[in-house]
Amino acid sequence: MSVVLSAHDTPAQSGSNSILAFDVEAVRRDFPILTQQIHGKPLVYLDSAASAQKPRQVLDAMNEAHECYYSNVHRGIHSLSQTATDHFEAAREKVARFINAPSSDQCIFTRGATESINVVASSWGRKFLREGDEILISAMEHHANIVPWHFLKEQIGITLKIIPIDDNGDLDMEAFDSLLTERTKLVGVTHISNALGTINPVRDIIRKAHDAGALVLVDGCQAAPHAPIDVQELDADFYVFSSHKVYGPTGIGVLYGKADILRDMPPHQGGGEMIDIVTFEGSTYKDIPHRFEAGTPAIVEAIGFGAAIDYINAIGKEHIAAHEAGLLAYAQDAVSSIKSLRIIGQAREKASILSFVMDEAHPHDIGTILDRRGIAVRVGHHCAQPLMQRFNVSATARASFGIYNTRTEVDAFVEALEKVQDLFG
Ligand code: 7TS
Repeated sequence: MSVVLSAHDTPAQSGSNSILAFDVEAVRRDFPILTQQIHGKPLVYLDSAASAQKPRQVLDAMNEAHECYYSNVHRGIHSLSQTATDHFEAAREKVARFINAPSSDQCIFTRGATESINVVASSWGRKFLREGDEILISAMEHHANIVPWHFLKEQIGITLKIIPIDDNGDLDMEAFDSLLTERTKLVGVTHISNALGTINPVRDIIRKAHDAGALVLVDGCQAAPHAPIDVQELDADFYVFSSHKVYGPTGIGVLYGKADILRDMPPHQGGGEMIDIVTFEGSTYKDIPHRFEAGTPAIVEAIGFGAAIDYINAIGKEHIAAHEAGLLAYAQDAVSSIKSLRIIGQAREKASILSFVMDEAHPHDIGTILDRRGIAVRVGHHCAQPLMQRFNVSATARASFGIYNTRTEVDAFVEALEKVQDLFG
């Protein structure tokens, strides 16, 4: 990979095995999609929090899998099937190392973070929860970490309680302390908010929850692309994220869980791959991770996911975090000159997400005007409707910065916002 240090982007050098250099222009050359024009303007892609673009290394790995050794996994004695299985399981190993899981058996491939949370709710939740048990989630959760618990509310009669946030978008930790009781069975919290950028004190949350006897599920969807993750250091019981936000393909993600907890959970789906012995009278199941992977998995996607992790590791999470923190600081400073703009989410610790509203312009107008200038931002409720209600807005516009974004792109974004202000002001 052609990643070298430039004076313009000067992330701290790290002692990890990453290449000790970062050059955003070299990174950009790895992403074929970024060379295109939209409405005659260079594409400025500021929607990586929704889904990140894919580097050539990921596309090549997936192409090679299809062209050279594609076959179903775990079933075949023939050579292609064995090669495909080796690559598929190697991807699982990469995922395990990426989050420092003790074993790759604890990394279950799912369709993505949404499915991972649903597996926990439907398998662990239905086995272990009883009427009156409480689940605590935060006010800034994505719908993926709200709706599955609503199912259990309807099916079992659990109670869902909400950790409030302050006007900056920081969790109210005192309220958390008082909401945590012996009835709390699980705390479900996002590591980084997709709509505010808030980085939550998950280590602290996990310690307190464990002291109260509750398990913790961390939604790592937005953290996985930005920050180093160590599930053992965090002591997380469950950690979930999606490949497509870490520069990998869609259709695959991870459910990490502690081994004893996963082994206590019943399968949520039945079929091929997950069984040990089947008779017409009944079935026995395989050990983890296969017990939770019924049917043919997303084979080539898993291989692409592994390649995306290789790509991130080669650059180094520390470099990525420093680059993105620089972009966020630059962008927040630049938009402060736009008087009609109000940032939603000013947490003490923030990832590279900039959510905002403007006095007169509806977020959809902002999104449309920016698109005419080739700039892709997300507008809407960001699958966090309760959070929008908390801030008394129906929607926000959101720019999210990734590994390939530049200050020049931030300049184009701010110039377009000035245009919006002129048009609506
Ligand atoms: N949790 C968080 C914090 C997210 O940001 C998302 C997706 C999900 C869960 C669900 O992930 P999925 O891969 O299963 O869909 N977030 C966004 C977003 O911010 N805009 O589009 C999708």
